[in-house]
Amino acid sequence: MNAATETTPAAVSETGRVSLFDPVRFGLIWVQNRAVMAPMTRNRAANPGHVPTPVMAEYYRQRAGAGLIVTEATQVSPQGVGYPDTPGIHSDEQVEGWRRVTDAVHHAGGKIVLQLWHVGRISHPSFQPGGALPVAPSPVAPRGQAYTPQGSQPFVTPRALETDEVVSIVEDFARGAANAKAAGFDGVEIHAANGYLPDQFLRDGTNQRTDRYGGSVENRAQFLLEVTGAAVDVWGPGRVGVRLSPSGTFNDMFDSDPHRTFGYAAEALDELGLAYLHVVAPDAADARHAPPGWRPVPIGFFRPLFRGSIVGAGGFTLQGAQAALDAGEVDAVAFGKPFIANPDLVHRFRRGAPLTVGDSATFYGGGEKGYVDYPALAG
Ligand code: 8OZ
Repeated sequence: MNAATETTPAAVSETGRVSLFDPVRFGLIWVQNRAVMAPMTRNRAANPGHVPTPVMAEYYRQRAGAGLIVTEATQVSPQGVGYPDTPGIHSDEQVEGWRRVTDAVHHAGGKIVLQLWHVGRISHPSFQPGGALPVAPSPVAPRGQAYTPQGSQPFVTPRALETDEVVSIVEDFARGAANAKAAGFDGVEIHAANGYLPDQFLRDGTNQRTDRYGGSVENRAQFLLEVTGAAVDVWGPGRVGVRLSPSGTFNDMFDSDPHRTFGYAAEALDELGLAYLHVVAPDAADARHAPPGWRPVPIGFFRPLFRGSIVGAGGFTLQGAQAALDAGEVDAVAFGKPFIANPDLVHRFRRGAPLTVGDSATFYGGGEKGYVDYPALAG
């Protein structure tokens, strides 16, 4: 598996402060520690049908030591697909596949929420039913390439959604939330980060609409609030979280006033009484791809605006996570890449054990290699 090792210092000792290893609750979801497994696309669903497989159940089961697992992004409709072999939550077969995953994680003592997804303009006609154009708030093409089964192809200019079509996509999210409940999840997370559909509505670089979903920040946040409201109608607010990436430039995203846009969104989400807000920190790649006028929004910006739990994400180390907890900026921290090659990541953190570095050649797609063959520490 071509895995090297690196060393982490001993786990942080408990001295009366909040530790990464302390339990916490996200709304009504009680979890055993504050290390969340971040949502990560791994492109291993079965096709045709975009169905979660038994190997995916094994992958998530191995990682049940996380306080909370957030699944890989999962499309709510065939229109929401933008990458090869990502799983869905719109068919009975998919619900059955996910049921195996939740049973495996729960049997191993873990908690797991499903991340609900629609990629909007980040799709490509080769993924769309009938080869149609991808849909988006406005006909603004992202710069860059789509990852299609035929290889990388330039993004196309998406078709702007009619107002009544927006309403039907909210219904797709509602169905996804209901299906997630039927599949036995502990809750759902709305993927409103990283330049996908809710983020495309939220930010003014991608939303030029003149109907009730565009213009003012209140209108731009409307789609996110309706989608989140649909999930809350199914689950109650205590089992719904939302992920935001206010500083993200991935997928060619930009907002002219991110503090105002995301500040408003966080306050409006707070009024719903959600379980948690999951915030991606600015990183070096965002800065590298930043257009003129880019202003990073730190995770701590959200603390005064949102009363539920805050989960920080984005390249955290154990030490960085504990520092963010100590500073009171977050209640929990999500780890992505470290969970790929260290299924027992929390145990390794506790022990101060070395971490395995994952092989990036097997991150996206493939079989069991680089997916379920990373061993846990012996003993
Ligand atoms: C990497 C590759 C494909 C999808 C995201 C769902 O950025 C993704 C994603 C990441 O949130």
